[in-house]
Amino acid sequence: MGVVIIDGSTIRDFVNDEAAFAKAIDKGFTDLDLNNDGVLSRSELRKAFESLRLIEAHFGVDVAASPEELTRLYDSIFEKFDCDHNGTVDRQEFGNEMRKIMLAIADGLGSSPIQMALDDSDQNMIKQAADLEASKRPA
Ligand SMILES: [Ca+2]
Ligand SMILES: [Ca+2]
Repeated sequence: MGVVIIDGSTIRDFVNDEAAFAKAIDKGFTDLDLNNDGVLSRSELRKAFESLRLIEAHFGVDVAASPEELTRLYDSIFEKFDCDHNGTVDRQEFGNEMRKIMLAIADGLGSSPIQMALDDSDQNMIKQAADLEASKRPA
């Protein structure tokens, strides 16, 4: 368990680093596509958002949200991702929407850093953004 400090610029730098971001999207997509059919289903995408812990804060969900409310939230997220409304999210839809969400989170954070506790095994996008920033910091 480690604690990382992130602010808007941490996330923005990560999204704007095309190689790093594309790699993260590829890896994320592959990890989430549990049945390896090349697209993300509703439940596969939901898992992604349950692991990306900032999302609930970002969408303004009360911590005491009921399971029904959470399901509605995840359904609405899925609709956002599924641009062409064919019922699945392909790699490009995933990358496009992740970029928007990450930038929206960055705007929400602004320049006030927040601390996040992350397991070392976590490989979510926020952690990757923090790792990228750490790797660029002079030793
Ligand atoms: Ca799948
Ligand atoms: Ca689609």
